Amino acid sequence: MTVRGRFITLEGLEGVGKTTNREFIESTLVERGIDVLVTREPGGTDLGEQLRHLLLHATAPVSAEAELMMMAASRKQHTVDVIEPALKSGQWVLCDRYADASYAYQGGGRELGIDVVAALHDLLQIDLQPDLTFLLDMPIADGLNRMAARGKPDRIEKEALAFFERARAAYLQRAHAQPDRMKIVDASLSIEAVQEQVRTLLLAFLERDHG
Ligand code: Z5A
Repeated sequence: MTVRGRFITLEGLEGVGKTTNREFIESTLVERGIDVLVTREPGGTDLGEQLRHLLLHATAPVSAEAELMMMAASRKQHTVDVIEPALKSGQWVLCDRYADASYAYQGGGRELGIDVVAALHDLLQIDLQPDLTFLLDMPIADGLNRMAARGKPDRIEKEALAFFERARAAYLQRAHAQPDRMKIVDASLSIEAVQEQVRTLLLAFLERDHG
């Protein structure tokens, strides 16, 4: 019988180093002979990538509710077409953001509230839970400074500091409520020090997982 793969996600605000650590986690898993599919949200399917473009670059106004529904549409397609089949086939999936991001950004940042985000996910039957989530956390200004060096901000990156403060608070609240799954990483340190924390948490997960 094929053993179901594991689902690992990366979360955090802009510039905290998700992409940098995604590559590190992928190579750590591959070194251990684990077949891993790397993907992202919004995105991960043709429809999801089209929605991503709209979400990040729409010039027309986007209401908080419309934004949440587009994130959820991308997530449903991605979960059904890509993530679930991979996990069922025994492949591991490493995803740059998943449902926690909607709780943080739309629930917290946009102030829709956790109950609205949860209700929509229930309605759409998006009930997949990551086995392990890395929440890369650091002061907002530092992350935004890292991103500033990268050029023009997208639609969401143009938001005020208070929006990111609310999103960060919602992320941290979620991590404190689900400490077994969601591990907080101090992302303000050097790349090497951040990777050391990620490595320690990942190896502890692998040890637990393989008994
Ligand atoms: N969003 C949402 O609202 N609701 C949802 O449900 C979902 C998403 C799923 C797209 O996300 C947007 O969608 C995002 C949330 C929203 N909006 N915003 N704003 P994204 O994941 O594509 O974009 P992002 O958050 O802006 O991520 P990013 O641009 O890819 O940043 P990152 O991956 O976290 O960082 P990085 O590229 O790895 O690193 C940034 C720079 O810092 C780079 O130059 C690195 O070399 C450097 N770096 C990384 N680590 C370090 C350390 N430790 N020290 C020094 N420098 C470092």
